[in-house]
Amino acid sequence: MSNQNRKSDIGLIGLAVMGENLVMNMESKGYTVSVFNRSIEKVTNFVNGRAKGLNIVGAYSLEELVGQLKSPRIVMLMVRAGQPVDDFITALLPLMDKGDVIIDGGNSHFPDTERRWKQVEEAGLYYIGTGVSGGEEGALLGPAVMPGGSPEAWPIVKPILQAISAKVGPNNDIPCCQWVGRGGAGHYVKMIHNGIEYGDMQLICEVYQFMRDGLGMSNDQMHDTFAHWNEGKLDSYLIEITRDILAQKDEEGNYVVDLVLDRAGQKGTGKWTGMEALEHGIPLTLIIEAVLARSLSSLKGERVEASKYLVGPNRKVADPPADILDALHNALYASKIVSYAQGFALLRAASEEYDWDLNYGNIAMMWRGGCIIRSAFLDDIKDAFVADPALPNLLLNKYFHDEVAACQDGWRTTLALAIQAGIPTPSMSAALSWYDGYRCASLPANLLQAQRDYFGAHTYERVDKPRGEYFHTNWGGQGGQTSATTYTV
Ligand code: NBP
Repeated sequence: MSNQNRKSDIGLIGLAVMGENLVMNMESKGYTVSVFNRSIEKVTNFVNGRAKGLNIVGAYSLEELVGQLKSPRIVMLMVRAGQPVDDFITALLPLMDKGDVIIDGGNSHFPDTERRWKQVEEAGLYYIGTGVSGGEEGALLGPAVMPGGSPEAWPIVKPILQAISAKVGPNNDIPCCQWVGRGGAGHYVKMIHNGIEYGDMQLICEVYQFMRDGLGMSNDQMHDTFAHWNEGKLDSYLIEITRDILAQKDEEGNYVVDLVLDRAGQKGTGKWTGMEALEHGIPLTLIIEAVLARSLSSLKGERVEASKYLVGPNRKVADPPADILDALHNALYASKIVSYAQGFALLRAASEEYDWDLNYGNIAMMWRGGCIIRSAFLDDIKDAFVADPALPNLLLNKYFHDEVAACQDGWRTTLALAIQAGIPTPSMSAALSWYDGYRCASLPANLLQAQRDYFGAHTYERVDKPRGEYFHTNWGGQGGQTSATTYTV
């Protein structure tokens, strides 16, 4: 059907990498799409280039864009997160009608989405803030889509968002796009996805440094090891691209990975995840270490200088055991389980705090395809939450505590060798410390409470008295007298 004869199903604003590919994806699923971009020449270039002959219609003003759409109108923003999103919402609201929908598909911070959701609903329209993950290829072929916002808008946007999303399952028909929750819930889940992505990447990098520096493995040997691992429990997109990166050579035959400067960038979603963990008091130790490992890497000049003065072992592992690669595999796998256990614990805390009623099994399945953290292992996470939706922590599920138990020797061997050799393993060490703390029925917090009571009279509970009864001791005073105060808690 000619695009002159019918109104468009959706309008998309923002013709950069993500926007263009999402438009192509939508069109390939039978939708007619109107497009707009701040720099108007990108509209011309797109409709006369890649989109030529397709059901994609250029708009040269917002008025024109809105006028091209079927009712209820759906306008999706794929622009840089921050002020541009607010600017477009402000400009669109007077042009759209009650019951129309604005979707923000960028990486917006969830409090911004909460604020915009209220603003748009107050104007009588609906708002969807959705995470979209998968990069350029995912946007074109099927990303993971994590929508939240106005529940009333879900039936309106569901067909198109599910149509463009990745599909998983034995029949390849389960969309990696399900309703997440009200307000900023969709962007929250995307934020946690990105935090987990930071953790997964850091763990792989720690294993890589162990292999490269500690064991002196060549890029080809590491490539073969990751290829092998990708056939088993670690089967995932990030292991797959690591395998490919290690084999990539430039025109002169140099391995490209050896030419890349060791200074990691970050755009903020990992930091937001860490801040949320601190806000809710959830020990998200692995991801926070992963964020800080990027910060440490960025101090390249200081590190080069420090390497001349700060002494320590030379990162060579002396006499590694014959099964060291199995140990590394198990260390990576066990740490990854801890990372997801921590990430889902944060999701649970947020769901309770913000009253979202998140479905953790659905979230695992949304991440199963299309996105950067997609992996076979998410099936096991889904199974754990289907078996017990109220599971407080993944490690309390039998499958996962058995898996970690089976990996434990290799995990500890790897970390002991890394510490002896001076190989940094911030995330993997954080994972094992968390694990040892979580399985410890008696932590040294008794001494900590005593210290707090000593200098600040903060009081403490006693093991031999009912919970909720608080005591203060005159520490160091005569006879160490104790007084009891009962509070209602
Ligand atoms: P960018 O994040 O680079 O944004 C480019 C778009 O934003 C262009 O359309 C640009 O218009 C527009 N824009 C900018 Br920049 N400043 C503007 C302003 N002040 N007013 C109006 N428009 C403005 O594009 P992207 O990489 O395609 O990402 C789009 C969104 O999706 C972002 O939120 C991003 O974080 C998120 N995301 C990206 C990826 C990825 O792999 N790239 C993956 C998942 C999510 P112009 O053409 O006139 O400059």
